[in-house]
Amino acid sequence: MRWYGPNDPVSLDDIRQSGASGVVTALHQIPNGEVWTTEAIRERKSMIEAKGLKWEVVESVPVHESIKTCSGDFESHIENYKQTILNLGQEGIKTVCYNFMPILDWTRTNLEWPLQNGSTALRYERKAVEAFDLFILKRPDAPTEYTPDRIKELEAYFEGLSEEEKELITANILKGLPGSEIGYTLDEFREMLLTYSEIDPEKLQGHLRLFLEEVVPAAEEAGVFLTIHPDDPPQSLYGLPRILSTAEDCKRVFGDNPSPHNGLCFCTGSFGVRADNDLISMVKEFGDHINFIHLRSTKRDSEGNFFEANHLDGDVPMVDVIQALLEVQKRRNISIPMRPDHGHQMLDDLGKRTNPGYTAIGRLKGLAEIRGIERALIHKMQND
Ligand code: DNO
Repeated sequence: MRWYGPNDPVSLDDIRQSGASGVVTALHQIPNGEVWTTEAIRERKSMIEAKGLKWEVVESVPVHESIKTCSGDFESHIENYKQTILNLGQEGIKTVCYNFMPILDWTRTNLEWPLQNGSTALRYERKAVEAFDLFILKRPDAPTEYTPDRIKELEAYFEGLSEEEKELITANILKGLPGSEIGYTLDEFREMLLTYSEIDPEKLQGHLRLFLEEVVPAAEEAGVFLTIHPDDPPQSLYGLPRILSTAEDCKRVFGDNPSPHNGLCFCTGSFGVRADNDLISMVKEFGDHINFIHLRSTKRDSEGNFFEANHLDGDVPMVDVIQALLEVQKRRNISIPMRPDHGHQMLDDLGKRTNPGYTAIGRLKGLAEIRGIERALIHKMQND
C-alpha cells in the first residue's frame, strides 16, 4: 500500500489492517533535487518497521526538472540523485520509482466523479484539458494544434462551464495531485512550459538516456532496482513531449540500457488508457525489467476520456495480466512488489479528506480483489 508519510490521513495502523505486508512511500518533505540522507531514511524506515511493516519501495525519488531539460545545475542534481540511491541501497531499500514526465506528474480533471452506486472515481476529460490549454492557459501554439472544428466544439464546451468548474479544472491540473511534489500558478506553469520550447520527444529521450547512463551504475552498485513510471495519461499534453507511453517507448528505454536495474513500474492503469497498448504482450516483452507493479483499471470512451473503474472491471484484462505477471515472477524466481493503485471514494471515506485516489476503503477493496485472483491463480499453477 502507498503511504504518504505521517500526514497521510490513512495511517500505518490502517495499512497494517489492510493485509499489506509492505509500504510504498517517499520522503515528501525533502525538496526535489536534494540528497536523502541516511539519517532521514533510517528515521522513516524505523517508523514503518515499528508497525510491523516493511518499506519495500520508494515512490518516488523525483527527478529534478533541470535533469529533464538537461540545463542549469543538472549535473549536480544527477550527483545528488546517485547519492540518494546509494543511501537507500545502504539502508536496504532496493526498489525506487521515478517518472520522466515534463513539469507535471499525473493528470486528472475530475477528482469526485460520481459513479452509479454512490461512490466517486477519478476521471480524465479530454475536453477539459484542451479547453484549459486554449482558453485558460492560452498557450500561444495551442490554436495551431487543434482543428477549427475542434476549437468550435471546445468553445461551446467552455462556455457551458461555470466559473467554479473552470477554477476546479485549473486547480486539479496545476496544483499537483498527491505524489507530484510541486504545484504551479498559471504564470509559473507558462514559464515552465518555455523551458521545453526547444525540447521535442527525441531530445527528452536523450536526456533520459543520459540520466540512466549516470544513475544505473550507481543503482547497480547499491543493489537498487530503478523503475520508471509510464506517462499518465499516456499522451502528450500542452505540447509537451512524453516518452514513456507505449511498448515502442519501453523497447527504446530498455534497448538503450539493458541493465536489469533499469526497470519499469508496470502501471496497468496508465498504459491501459491506450487501446494500442497490449498489456499482456508488454508483460511478456518487458518482464525482465518489471521491478514494480501498479494494478488498477481504467475505462476509456471514444472521445478520449477515461475514468478509474473497479480494479477488476474497465479495459484492463486484470486476470490475464496477473497471470502473465505471475509467470514472470516464476521465471525470474522473484516476488515483484505490487500495490493496488488508486481506489474509489466510498463508504466512510466519502465525507473524509483523503489524497485523491488514495482512500483507505477503495484501495482495500482493490487489494482484496487482486489478492483473491492472485491466490486462485497461484493455486491453479501449483496444481496443474
Ligand atoms: C499516481 C502515481 C504517480 C507516480 C509517479 C511516479 O497515482 O502513480 O504519481 O507515483 O508518477 O514517479
